[in-house]
Amino acid sequence: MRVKNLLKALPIGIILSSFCFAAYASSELDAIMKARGLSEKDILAAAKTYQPSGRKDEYLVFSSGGQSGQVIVYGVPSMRIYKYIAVFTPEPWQGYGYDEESKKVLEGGKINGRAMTWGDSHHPAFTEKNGEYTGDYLFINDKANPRLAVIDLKTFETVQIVSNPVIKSEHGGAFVTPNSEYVLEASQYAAPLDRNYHPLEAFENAYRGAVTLWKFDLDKGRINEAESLTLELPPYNQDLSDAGKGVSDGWAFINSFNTEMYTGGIEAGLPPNEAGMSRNDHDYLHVFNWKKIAELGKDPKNVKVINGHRVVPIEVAVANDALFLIPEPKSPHGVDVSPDGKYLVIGGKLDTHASVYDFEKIKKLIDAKDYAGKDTFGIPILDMKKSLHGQVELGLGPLHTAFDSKDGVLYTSLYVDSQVVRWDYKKLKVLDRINVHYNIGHLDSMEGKSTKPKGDWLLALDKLSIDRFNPVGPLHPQNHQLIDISGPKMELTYDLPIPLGEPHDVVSIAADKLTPKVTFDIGTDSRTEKPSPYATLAGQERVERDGNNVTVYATMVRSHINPERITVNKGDHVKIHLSSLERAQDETHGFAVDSMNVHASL
Ligand code: K7E
Repeated sequence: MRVKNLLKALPIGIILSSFCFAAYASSELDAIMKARGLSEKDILAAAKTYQPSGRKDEYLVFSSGGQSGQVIVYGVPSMRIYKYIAVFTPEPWQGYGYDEESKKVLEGGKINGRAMTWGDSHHPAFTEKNGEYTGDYLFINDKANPRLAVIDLKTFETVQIVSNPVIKSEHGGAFVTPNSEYVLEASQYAAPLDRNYHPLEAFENAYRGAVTLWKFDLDKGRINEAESLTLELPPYNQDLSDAGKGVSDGWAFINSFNTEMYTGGIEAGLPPNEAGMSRNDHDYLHVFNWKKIAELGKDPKNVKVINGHRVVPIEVAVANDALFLIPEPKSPHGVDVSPDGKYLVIGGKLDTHASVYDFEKIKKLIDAKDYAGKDTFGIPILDMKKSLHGQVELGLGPLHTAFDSKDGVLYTSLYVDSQVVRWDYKKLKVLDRINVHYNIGHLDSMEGKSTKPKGDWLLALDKLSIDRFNPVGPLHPQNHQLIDISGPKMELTYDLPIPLGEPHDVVSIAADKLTPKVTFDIGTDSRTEKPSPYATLAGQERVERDGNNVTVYATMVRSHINPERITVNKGDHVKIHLSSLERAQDETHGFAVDSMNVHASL
């Protein structure tokens, strides 16, 4: 509407006040823009991301916290940080690792009986229904010490950690099958599955890769360890994975980067690891049928039991047409399945191309038993050309991919070029590119790895920030950059410094899919999510003595603890059970005993 028409349409009072406001606002805005050196583009970016006080975000993002072992939660588009969820590492604000209930969760992550107080939290993943995110639970893997955690999104608390019984390191987790049947966790560096010593000279015979299918019980919200199993893989150093969906449901895919089975040895005059591991032009994309593996695993004839855990050997998988290999450009990185499940997009890392494989072509080759050969372990190899839809030259260091809501459109990160490329994987052409700061690893569009990506925002997870923020010492924050992808050109709108760990990957979800609790139910153990056997109600407070063991059943409302005085003798062993009777929102309190390393959050 032109200004003249607007004037005619409005009563005089409104015209005057809105005009005064507009004149005042634009002159003040101009002055601020001038004083702060802001462009119109900056103002637009601010207007797109700013949330006035009390306004909520459209999406919540769950970021791995890298070596902090935690998960970071922030909002899009505001990029405000909301929470750190303690997962693999004790965290006093949440009382995590300081009360008996959370200590039990951390104990699930013990390895060979050893307590682990850190993790490299790596790839978060939501529970899914028909490949869409449901917002019930979040999984995250520990890359350094192969473990998997379950976070209940009703409470944003870690409720379970399981420790992998056969692999020694992992990268290809956590990837969820489309109806949350299993959470996949693939090993990274090949190692003996029996965890005994075998010399490196026996690498080909005694070292193995593997992928564990952790069975998730959606009703209980817990992983069922007894029903979980592992598929043995060759010692090719498996990398990232993804589960099929739609037409590829039932299948899963894993990259690898050392089909040379090279084990280094500069001391003996051999080439360094990196060179030895990238001698071949190709590595192998592993294609396996997880549904069939799970079926096979039910028959004891088909499994080897290692460390009390069922492992389906390579030869059993091969004999049942459940495992195949396809050459892929050497040392690839991410493999990402398209929303319809028809295409697999593989980042070249050492190749300037991304490769797009067509699942229907792969399936045809499998059904026709049209093999190009077999590897050392007898696994059928499918022809690369016959499996490919095509390749696109993107730039240096293509790593990861996330999808747009528009058919065929996706985004790939270029680590070396520090760019995000928007391209069409069906028509195989580049559409747009944008520079990021700096050295991007993962990226994510909103719900970008589900069957229904949203296509409005994209996050670039940059590993370096260099000069973007105020200097805070040699250890810089990472930089998560928010990119508006709703228009024909990608626009950078926000830089969020992440001051915790090396956040590797994020998953994002529409905020209205989450229905977190406002308070805990009184008497609940928040980690088991069942009534606590020690729950104490008002009037039941007591101190029980049994010899020199003193057990206190106390209640707490705000900072008032009942009983107020607890008298014990020197040398008594005192156990305090505290029940918070608080019913109001946002009224948590700490509890501490000085000099005893005792602390809780109620
Ligand atoms: Cu690409 Cu470990 Cu997911 Cu890092 S990973 S970039």
